[in-house]
Amino acid sequence: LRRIPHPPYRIPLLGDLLGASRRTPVQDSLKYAEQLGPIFRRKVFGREFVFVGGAGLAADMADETRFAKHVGLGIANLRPVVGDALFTAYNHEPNWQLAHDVLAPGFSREAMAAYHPMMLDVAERLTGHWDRELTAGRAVDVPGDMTKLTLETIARTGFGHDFGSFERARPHPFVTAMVGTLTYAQRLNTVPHPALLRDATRRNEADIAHLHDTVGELVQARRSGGGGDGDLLDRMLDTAHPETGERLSAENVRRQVITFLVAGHETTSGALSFALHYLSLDPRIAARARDEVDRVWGDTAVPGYDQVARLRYVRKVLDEALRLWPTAPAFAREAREDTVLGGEHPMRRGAWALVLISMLHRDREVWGPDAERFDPDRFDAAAVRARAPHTFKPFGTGARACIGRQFALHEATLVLGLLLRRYELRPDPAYRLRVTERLTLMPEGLRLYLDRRHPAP
Ligand code: MNH
Repeated sequence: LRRIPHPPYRIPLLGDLLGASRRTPVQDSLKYAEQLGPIFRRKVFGREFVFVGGAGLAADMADETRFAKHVGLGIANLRPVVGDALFTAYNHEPNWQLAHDVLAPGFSREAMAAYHPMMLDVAERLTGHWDRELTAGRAVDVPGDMTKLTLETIARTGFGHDFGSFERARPHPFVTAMVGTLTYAQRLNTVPHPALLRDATRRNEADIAHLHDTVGELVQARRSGGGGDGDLLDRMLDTAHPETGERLSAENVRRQVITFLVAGHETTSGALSFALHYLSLDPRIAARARDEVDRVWGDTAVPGYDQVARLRYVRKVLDEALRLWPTAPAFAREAREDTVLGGEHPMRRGAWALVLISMLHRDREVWGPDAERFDPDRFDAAAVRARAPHTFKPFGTGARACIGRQFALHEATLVLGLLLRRYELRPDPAYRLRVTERLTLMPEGLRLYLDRRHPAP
């Protein structure tokens, strides 16, 4: 550890927080990375972390024979809510493999094609809302509306539920409870002892109970009602493990449903928001993307499943947004056995480090001197082939990488296509990108003005 650089002026207790904000640990770490290089350690919230962002070291940590996902910090804090569901399971817990094998078909091409019409339904509620804002001459609240969209999408495709986000003035109580547990889990990182949060802890326990009760009732209703229309919950309830015939327990199903609701919306919402931000700033890129939508979709009123994957350039816009602002900004890796990271840094079995994805995605040795510039052509097939492996990791790595990747990409590409086809996006000239960090990254306060395209398709 001693050979790993750290910021100067280490003051006991205050750690490296001096001059850095608690609200933006990811962006502060990016600044440290400029000074300290591809690996460094830093005290955040009173604890010391090792950050890795150099492409060579990150690729070494992607070696599944020597490293595995580390469940710690924010992820471990979610265990009281979702226990051994997919995202929070320890590698050795049997329910991880069981759920992974049972749920994988829920993200197959065939399953995605079944979700496609449900995704379209939700997207139409968004454009309905945006049409009204446009008519009223109001700017749209991009992160707010994208969060409504992605939450409704995962609720609908996940378990046939409608939270009514676009129709309500205040969030649904289930959503309030969900946000409450996430906020609490994150606060646990910043306080020295949970006893300091006594009232919040009691509220958190009530929130967790509310989540489990609500989902439990929905599952019960589905079981007695004889099934839904092929959503994720149907698959969870109907699918037995292909080899062992084992099924998920009732408690585990509840944990998975809550996991998908949480994991399945904020990250995608952020990705869509950043993509819209960059599209609004660069009319040339927007025009290219819009031309592609017009060419591929023509005047079909409702794009089909296959027509989404054919939006190659729109997809590059999304990839490039996820490069600059990977909305799940870091993942943790631990050594399976004693090993030496990058041939230089000895690590004991169980020792772990955070891969800071935004830093990896801006490594100039990989992305060039203009790594900070938004340029979707970086994802041209030839450019991708020429790049070293493990240099683009918005969805994590290895066995514990994101199971919802295709889901998120399909949803986001579909929605960007629909929005580009329907509207011109005008930035608010006063807006400067400000990124907030909760568990995920989001362009704070992003508003856009809309113009209806003519002739309206
Ligand atoms: Mn997702 C794991 C990023 C969308 C469900 N997701 C991960 C990880 C990253 C990630 C990074 C790995 C975390 C770790 O190593 O600790 N996820 C994203 C991003 C988007 C996203 C950037 C959108 C963009 N994720 C989704 C969607 C769903 C989903 C949509 C569900 C429909 N993600 C998961 C689940 C896991 C996960 C479940 C845990 C998988 C496992 O450990 O087996």
